[in-house]
Amino acid sequence: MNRRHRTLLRLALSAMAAIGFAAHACAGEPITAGSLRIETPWMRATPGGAKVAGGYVRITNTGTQADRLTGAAIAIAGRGTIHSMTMAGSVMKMAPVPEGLPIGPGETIELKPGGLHLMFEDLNAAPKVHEPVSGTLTFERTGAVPVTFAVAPIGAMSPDTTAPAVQAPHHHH
Ligand SMILES: [Cu+2]
Repeated sequence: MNRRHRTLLRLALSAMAAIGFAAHACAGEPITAGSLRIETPWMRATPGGAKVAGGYVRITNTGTQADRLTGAAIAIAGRGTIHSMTMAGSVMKMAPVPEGLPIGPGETIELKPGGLHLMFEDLNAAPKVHEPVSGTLTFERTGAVPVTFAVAPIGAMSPDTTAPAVQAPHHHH
């Protein structure tokens, strides 16, 4: 690494440190709760009047004891459950996973479009792009963990990553 790169790196690090406090209010920073690392909770904006929305997140168990994701909740939904998604012939089928998702020591589970996901039902407000939604994830061992779901555009297949990594966090109030 040459001097110019070191200087750039130092600038980047100090910029990140400067926004560190504010960044806590935003989605995007991994959350550590007990032995769990929770990354990128996100959901998609929904068309007007939609009653359901999917939620996605990646969770790693960095500890030595098994845990289990058992549920989820957001303020704007009547309930949140865990769903699987499988193909039945050419038809996508969703089904509840009432036993939850085990996360063994060292394991990572990934909830994403087209696969396992959180299903938020009875929406009483529509999630809107760039208006993060606060909620909780519930684990058998770790308990309830507050998280903030970033909201990507309708139909997005991944969280909105168009925002530059090092920049004052966007806030729309
Ligand atoms: Cu579902």
